[in-house]
Amino acid sequence: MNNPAIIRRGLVPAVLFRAALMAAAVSGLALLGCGGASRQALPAAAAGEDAGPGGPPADASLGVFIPGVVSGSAVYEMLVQGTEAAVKSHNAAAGAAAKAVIIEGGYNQAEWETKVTAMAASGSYDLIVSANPSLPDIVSRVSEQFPRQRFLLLDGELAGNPAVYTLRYNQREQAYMAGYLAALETEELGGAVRRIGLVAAQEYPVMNKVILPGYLEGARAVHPGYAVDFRVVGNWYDAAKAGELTEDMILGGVKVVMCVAGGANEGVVQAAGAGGGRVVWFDTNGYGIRPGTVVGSSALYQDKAALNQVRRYLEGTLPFGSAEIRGVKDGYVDFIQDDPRYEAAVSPEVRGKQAAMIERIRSGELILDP
Ligand code: RBF
Repeated sequence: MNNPAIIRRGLVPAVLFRAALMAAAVSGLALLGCGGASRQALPAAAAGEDAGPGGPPADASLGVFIPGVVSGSAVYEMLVQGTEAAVKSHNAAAGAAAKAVIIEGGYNQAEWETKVTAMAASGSYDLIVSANPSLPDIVSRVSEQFPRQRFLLLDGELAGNPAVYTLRYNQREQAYMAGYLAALETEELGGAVRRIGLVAAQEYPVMNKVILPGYLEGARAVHPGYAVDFRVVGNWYDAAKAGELTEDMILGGVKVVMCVAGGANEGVVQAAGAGGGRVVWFDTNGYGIRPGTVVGSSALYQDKAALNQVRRYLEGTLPFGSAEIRGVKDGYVDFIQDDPRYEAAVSPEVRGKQAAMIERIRSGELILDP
């Protein structure tokens, strides 16, 4: 991308999404409890039978693959919560005995494909659930080897594979709302430069093509002179590095920084707080992390998506083969306004402008196609 309004510094090569290894090393999996372990008998999906009109078996076994580590990443915490809630409520309502096993893939992305392949090869799971924009490519390849294995993928898109259902969010809306608030706050704080910050863990297609441009677009709706100072940490856990990048931006005149860096986000909040900067949180409600420093929360509701889609699977109604998109109007993306810490941190004038913009999205007057 060669947009002059996006200042890129300290970039590291994007980590390869494609895993090099295809050997199915079952031993590499970290099993984290929650329900029974693997079953010996192949479930219907892996054994080559269709789930049938009656849906999955009453004792359906779900394997939840976490592309990273659960702790510290709201998107994964929500995935686990929503899946577990769906299993629990389905079991209670239907007298069923479905179970979910959480498997952390870890931060080495080159190992993910091997690990997902191992899950499919084990024949232990009627459904493999995951959430990440890089999973559709991995799953396409695994699915060629194990065509009967079913997958439910959130935060990613793949249409037309009869074994795979995907749901992604309108992250242009999510990023636009964040950028709008970041610019309003910069104006409010009397920023000497019309520049807002973005600390990302790594570059990936959704970041480069949707989140970063959406964030800039939102800011430019406040004033067309805005630019984004874009910095890349290089991984999803190094809070110290994220803090250094934030400090450097603040020294350069940036007042408001958004962070999309998983466990490294902590460093952004810390450095912004120390340097008098402000933070716009992404994916979940972050106001409580450092009240007064976190001035915005542009959320997506992956817990709700996991709850609803796993429930559909357990009820036998998940439309495999389709790729769905959910945004503000559907209640899956929102900017959180009804939090007293937002009201305390942001002036009534800025909140009023932010609310008016959000209302224009909700009413359909402002259309931000993903
Ligand atoms: N988001 C996290 O919060 N934690 C992670 O560990 C994480 N790892 C990712 C790895 C890859 C390869 C990609 C493409 C995205 C990752 N994300 C992670 C980002 C996540 O999918 C989502 O884009 C952001 O949370 C913004 O909604």
